[in-house]
Amino acid sequence: MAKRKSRSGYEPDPKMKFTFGLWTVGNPGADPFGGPTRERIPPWKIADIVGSVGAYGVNFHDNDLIPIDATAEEAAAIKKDFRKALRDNGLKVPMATTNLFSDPVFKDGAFTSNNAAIRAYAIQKTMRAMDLGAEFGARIYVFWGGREGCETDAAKDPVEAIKRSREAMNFLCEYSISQGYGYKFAMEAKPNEPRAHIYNAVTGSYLAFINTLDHPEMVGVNPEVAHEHMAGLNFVHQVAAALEAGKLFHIDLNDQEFGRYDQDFRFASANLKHAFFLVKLLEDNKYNGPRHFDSHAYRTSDYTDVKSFAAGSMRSYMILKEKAERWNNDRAIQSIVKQVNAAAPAVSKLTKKFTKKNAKALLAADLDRVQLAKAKLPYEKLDQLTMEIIMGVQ
Ligand code: GCO
Ligand code: MN
Ligand code: MN
Repeated sequence: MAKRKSRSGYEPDPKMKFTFGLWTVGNPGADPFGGPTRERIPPWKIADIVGSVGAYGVNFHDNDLIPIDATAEEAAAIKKDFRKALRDNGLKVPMATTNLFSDPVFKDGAFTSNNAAIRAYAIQKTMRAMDLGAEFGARIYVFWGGREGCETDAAKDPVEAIKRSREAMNFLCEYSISQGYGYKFAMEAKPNEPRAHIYNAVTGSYLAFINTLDHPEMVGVNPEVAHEHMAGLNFVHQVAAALEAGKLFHIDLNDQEFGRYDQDFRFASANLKHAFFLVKLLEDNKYNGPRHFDSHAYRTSDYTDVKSFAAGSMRSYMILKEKAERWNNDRAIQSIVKQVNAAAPAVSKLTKKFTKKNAKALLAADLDRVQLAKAKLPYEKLDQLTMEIIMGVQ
C-alpha cells in the first residue's frame, strides 16, 4: 500500500494551474437578504491573499479590476498596483472575462437583449475587456451570460436569442484574430439564477452551439460543478463530453447541494464522491488547462478564514488526486475493472467500422444473449472499494 502523506504533504502543485477570481476570494459576503459581512478589498490585496496560499494565478472580470465608472487616471493607478502585486506574488492571469450582468443596462440581457444598441454596447464592452485581459497576458476568455435569459417567454424569442448570441460570438472571434490576441473562448452554461431561465442552460447546449460558429476551433466550454448540479445533472459526464470533444478549455470548480440555489461552496465540500470522480477524470485524461475555483467562502468567514477556504480548495484537489492514483493502482479494483471490460476480438473487429461484409458477418455471428447476461458485474464490491479509498481506509 502506498504511504499516506502527512497532513502537510499536499501543497498546491504549479502544474495544476490553480486559480481564483478577484470576485471569489474578494467576495465580501453579500447575498440577496443581506449586505457585505467583509470589508471590500482592492485587487492588489486580493492578489496578495491568492499569492499567500500558493496559487498559480488570478482571473478577473473587467469591472473586478477597473470599476465601470473609473476615470483613465484611476484605471492606470489600479493597474499599476495590481501589476506589482502579481509580480510580488509570482501570479499569472490565465483567464479574463466581462461583467455583462451587474449594471442595470444588462437587466434584460447583453448579447441577447431586445435592444440592438444594448447588444452593440455589450460587444463593445467585451472588446475593451478583451484588450484589458490581453494586457495582463490572459489567453483564455470566458463567456458567462448571466442575464442572457428571461422570466417570461413572452419577452424574447428564444430562436432569435440564439441567433443574437451567434452574431456576438462570431464578431468577437474575429476581433481576437484581428488583434492577434490568440484567445481561446470558453462558454459557461448555467440553467438559472440570476434570471428565471438562462439560454444555453447546460454545457451540452454549448457543445452543440459551438459547431454553428464561424470559428468553432477557437471556442470551447467552461463547465462549472454547481451549475450542472443545479440542473440535476452528473457533472462528471458533462465534463467527459467536453473532454472527448477536445472542448474543455477551462473549468470552474466549486460545490453545490443538488436542487438548491447557487451555493458556490468550496470545492469537494458537499459531494465528495462526485469530486473524486471529477478529479480522476481530469487527471486520467491529462487535462492541462487552469483549474479555477469559482466559489465563495461562507458569509460567516473573515479574511483569515477566506485563506483557509482558498488553501482548502487546492488541498482537497491534491488529496483527491492522490486518491485517484491510489484507485488506479489498487490491485483488487483493477482486477474487477479488467474482468468487467470483457474483450471479444472476433466480433469487435466487425463493429469497428461498417462495411457490407462486416454487417453480413455480424448478422451471422453467434451471440447468445442468455449466456452473455451471465457475465459477473460485481459493482457493489467495486463501489465499496472505491468508497473505502475516498473514506481513507484503503
Ligand atoms: C456565477 C458564474 C460566474 C462566472 C464568471 C466568469 O454563477 O456567478 O459562475 O462566477 O463564472 O462570471 O465568467
Ligand atoms: Mn457559478
Ligand atoms: Mn463560474
